[in-house]
Amino acid sequence: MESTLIDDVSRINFLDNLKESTPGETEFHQAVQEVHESVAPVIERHVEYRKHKILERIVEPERIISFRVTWIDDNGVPQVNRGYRVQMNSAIGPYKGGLRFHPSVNQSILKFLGFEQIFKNALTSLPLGGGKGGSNFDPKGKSDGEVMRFCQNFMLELSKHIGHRIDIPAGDIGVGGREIGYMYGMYRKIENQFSGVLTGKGVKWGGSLIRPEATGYGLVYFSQYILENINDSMEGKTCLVSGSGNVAQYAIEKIIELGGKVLTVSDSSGHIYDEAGIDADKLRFIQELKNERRGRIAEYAGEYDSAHYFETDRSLDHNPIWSHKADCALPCATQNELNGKDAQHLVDGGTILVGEGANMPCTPEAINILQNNGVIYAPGKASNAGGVATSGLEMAQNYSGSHWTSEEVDRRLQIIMRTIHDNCLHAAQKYSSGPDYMAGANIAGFLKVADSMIAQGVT
Ligand code: NDP
Ligand code: 2IT
Repeated sequence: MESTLIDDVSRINFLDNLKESTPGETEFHQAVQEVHESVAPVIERHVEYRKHKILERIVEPERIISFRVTWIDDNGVPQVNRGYRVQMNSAIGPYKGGLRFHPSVNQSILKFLGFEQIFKNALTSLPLGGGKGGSNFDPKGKSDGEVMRFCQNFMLELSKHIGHRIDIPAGDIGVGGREIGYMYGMYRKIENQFSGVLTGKGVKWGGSLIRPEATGYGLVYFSQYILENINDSMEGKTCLVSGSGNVAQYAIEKIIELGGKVLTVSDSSGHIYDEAGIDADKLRFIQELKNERRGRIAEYAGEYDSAHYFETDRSLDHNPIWSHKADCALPCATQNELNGKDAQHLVDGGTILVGEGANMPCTPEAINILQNNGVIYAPGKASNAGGVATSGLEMAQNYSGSHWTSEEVDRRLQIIMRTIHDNCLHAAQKYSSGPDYMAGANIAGFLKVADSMIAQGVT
């Protein structure tokens, strides 16, 4: 009894201390609090994690690099942005994680993403540490030349801190094949060697087949394994998907392939509801619109009669994309895009599964409402891990100088997603009650990293 009281006090102190020492980093606090709540039963049962102060150590980034990026715009005017790399934890492998280019990027967002990445990467079963980086640069509305000059100048500084055995960045919001290409070209020139320092490279120059598809495909494989576990499947399921970028596009492709029907797609300006469903032809339209012309999703409604467009209204206290009725909801845009009100709408509409393609798209209140109402909730650090796992497969091909077929990479991706699914269930059964994928993912990821940190001493 007494020890439980002491633990409760130290638990509250841990979060209070974190908030006091990292003021204003609200997204980071949110990510830590979730993991902390899940691993509390583990830490209570195993004194070694307390003795070695694993929690206190794991929330402190090993290193944060922040730097000025200057570049010249098309009018010849110098522009200034801030670049970052948060090297969060390297206990089980070199730092690994994406780069995000978006005006909202700040230290809190990159620390939350880097923190999530530690556990996600541990779940992949590959030797990958956790990191994240990016810039408040906004690629939207910039010419190719401006994006290239920004990427080159970003890499001029970042190159001092990364390496194919040190830290291997990749894409995230605002960083796709084009940006990886410009950054890789500059790295190769600076270092005068062809190493696999970035993943998400083009297949003609060291990239892996299936890496572009991997996050979206992996999310849908994971969702399919969850449904199989309750003797169900994707076949015939209606799905709400948010976003229209890399993750959303390939999630839609795989849902269609497995016989599901996708009703929605979105960007930051608004969302589409297509009552006839998004088929393969409509998906090709979205890909051409988003990846080639870099246009707005509103255009989709002008193209297809069955579609309605709803413009984003930032004065609303909920996100109307989640007010439509569907069996599954797959948020694939950004953090905190699905709140408590949205979760209640999904519950009321009979949704059975919420699978996160984005990182931390559901608020803590939303997760509570979903779980308390019997909706299966798949946390991003498990369900979107297929992207970074396939980055790990790209690294393996680069290290060995080999190139695997699509079938081979896809086969390995499916095995990894199946293993993550089973490991989450196993860890949840051991430490919490019932098939709680959030508790399972946090615990399984934590145990691997915590044990590795203990084995390697106080570093
Ligand atoms: P993209 O840049 O390709 O696409 C992002 C999509 O989300 C766009 O449709 C974008 O709309 C929308 N979006 C971004 N920010 C906001 C916002 N603040 N409000 C509303 N909509 C927004 O990124 P990805 O598809 O790569 O990433 C999507 C999510 O998946 C992110 O959370 C990312 O961290 C996560 N993720 C990505 C992985 C990857 O391999 N790429 C791997 C694992 C997770 P608009 O164009 O209008 O900005
Ligand atoms: O959030 C993520 O896992 C990613 N953006 C992919 C990271 C990677 O290194 O492939």
